[in-house]
Amino acid sequence: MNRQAIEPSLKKIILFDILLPMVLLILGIAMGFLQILYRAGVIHSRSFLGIEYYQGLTLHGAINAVVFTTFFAVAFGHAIIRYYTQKPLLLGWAWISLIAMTVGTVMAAIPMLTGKASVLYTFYPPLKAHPAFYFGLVLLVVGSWIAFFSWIPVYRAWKREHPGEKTPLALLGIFTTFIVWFIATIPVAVEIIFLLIPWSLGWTPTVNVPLARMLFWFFGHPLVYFWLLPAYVMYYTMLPKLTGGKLYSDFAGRFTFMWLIAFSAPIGIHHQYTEPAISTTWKAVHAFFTLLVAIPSLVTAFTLAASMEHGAREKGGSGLFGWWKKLPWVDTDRWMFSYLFAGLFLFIFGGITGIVNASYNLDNVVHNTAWLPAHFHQTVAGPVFLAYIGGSLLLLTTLTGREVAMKKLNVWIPYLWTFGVMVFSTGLFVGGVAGEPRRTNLGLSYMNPGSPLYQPQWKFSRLFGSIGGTIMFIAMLLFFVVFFATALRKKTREGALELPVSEPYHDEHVPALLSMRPWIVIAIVLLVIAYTAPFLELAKARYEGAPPYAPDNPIAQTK
Ligand code: HAS
Repeated sequence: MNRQAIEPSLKKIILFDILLPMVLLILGIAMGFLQILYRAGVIHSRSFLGIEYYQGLTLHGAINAVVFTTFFAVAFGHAIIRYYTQKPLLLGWAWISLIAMTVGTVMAAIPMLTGKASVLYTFYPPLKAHPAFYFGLVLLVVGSWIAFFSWIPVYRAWKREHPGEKTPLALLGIFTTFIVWFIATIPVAVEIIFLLIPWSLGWTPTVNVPLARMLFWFFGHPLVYFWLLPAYVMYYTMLPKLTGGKLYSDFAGRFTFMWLIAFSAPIGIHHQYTEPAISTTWKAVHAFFTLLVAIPSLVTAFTLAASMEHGAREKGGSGLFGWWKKLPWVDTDRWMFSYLFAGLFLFIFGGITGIVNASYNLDNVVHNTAWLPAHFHQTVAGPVFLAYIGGSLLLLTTLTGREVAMKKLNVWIPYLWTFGVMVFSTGLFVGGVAGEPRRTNLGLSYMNPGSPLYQPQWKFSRLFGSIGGTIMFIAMLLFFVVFFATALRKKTREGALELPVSEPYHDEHVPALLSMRPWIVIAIVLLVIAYTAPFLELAKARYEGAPPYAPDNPIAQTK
């Protein structure tokens, strides 16, 4: 497909959707580095530079995993819908979406920055945040819904004009992303609107903690696939083209997207294997569904490997392993390859450890330990993060007509980041198995020689964690230099929209994968099966409601 001129207004919206979270990401990344210092035992206090430990951890998780991802998914969605339908978007709604998301982010950021919402990105009660934090989250989500709903009429019009044609894979992937997001955000909206906002406003004295947690994880697991899906869109539709070849199987891509619609959500209880309010039977059902949700990622692994092999052989690669040499590892013109490939490499380990977590009894060993951040830095900070920062740079260059600055440096950044994540995660995996807790200010306790809780045997894992984390921090500093230098340099041509598009090698015709509707129905049926009994169990359980707490005080707040 060609370079397409797009409406200046849409260009502004997409660029704002990318630049705002990129600026916030500087703070999010700095807060990650602060975590390293606390956990390595370099800082032995509750706060540093006026930022309290849990406040910094909340900013790190909320900016990197919630704000950056949601803004990017919407920006990328606008670009994909515009590019593949070649139809103008509903710009009024796109502006409303942008304004709602921006206002929501600012509303949530103020209490986080002033220490009134140190509740981490999971905002579990009984930790209580200022009401503005919850209202801000609602606006951020509603803004993303508005963008999604505004794409539906554009897609319908495209369908009418292209009767009998397959929906382009990228379009299907973006709709899958937002269907998963819409399903996921309904339970968390119920949690925030009916439980957390009235409680934080003081209208209800206590909150039902197990119910809030179940509603959160009803949202929290599909959330990770909402993060992953835009990266999968890039893998399936851009990576094969970047290697010089074709997507090995169109069927594999469609199957992956549809399967993720069906199985992303009925699995949230795998985050709650230790939850006393839920019976073993339903935990086992969620464990079973979780293993089913790994299938499309395994399919993706083989399909992408075959696609890369095809591309490399087209470029003259030969032999059983010799073709690897023909991949564009450090090709400055096809720099996006390095972002996508490095993420795939990390995902091999993120995927394997995910399957460990999913295995009900193994999870008891690693739950709430440092193992978990190791797992999610190889998933959300692996394929997702690398695809998103690479995707942001790609949209920036194409829409503004600027060349990437410092091309040679740029192409190495993902490998440096990946090396950092591997070292960091190795430390955290080892520490996790040895019982090192997550979400804990180790500098104050276990890594403080002056504390009776001191655990010198965790020094190895801390050393690896700190070295790896520092490498990640340096990689991101370099990325910011490249990104903002690109944004500030002179343009070399008129800005337009141009994306790498892969043709299919096998273009299979599978009627079951042509429409999203049956898969949405399957998703709803599975959700009813997976959640009806657990909610009834919670309704029957008699737990006392909890008053609000702050992270720095074991005594409940009285007002
Ligand atoms: Fe997870 C916890 C299970 C995938 C993110 N996960 C988390 C948390 C996060 C997260 C953020 O069952 C922590 C939440 C919190 O704060 O408490 N996860 C899984 C499983 C998968 C999985 C089974 N997770 C993800 C993805 C995430 C993510 C994706 C973000 C985007 N996870 C769990 C469980 C927990 C959990 C439990 C709770 C544990 C607890 O105790 O709290 C699967 O979907 C993974 C399937 C993936 C694969 C890998 C396929 C490999 C590919 C790469 C191929 C490479 C190629 C290159 C071709 C099977 C596609 C070749 C190159 C060469 C050099 C050879």
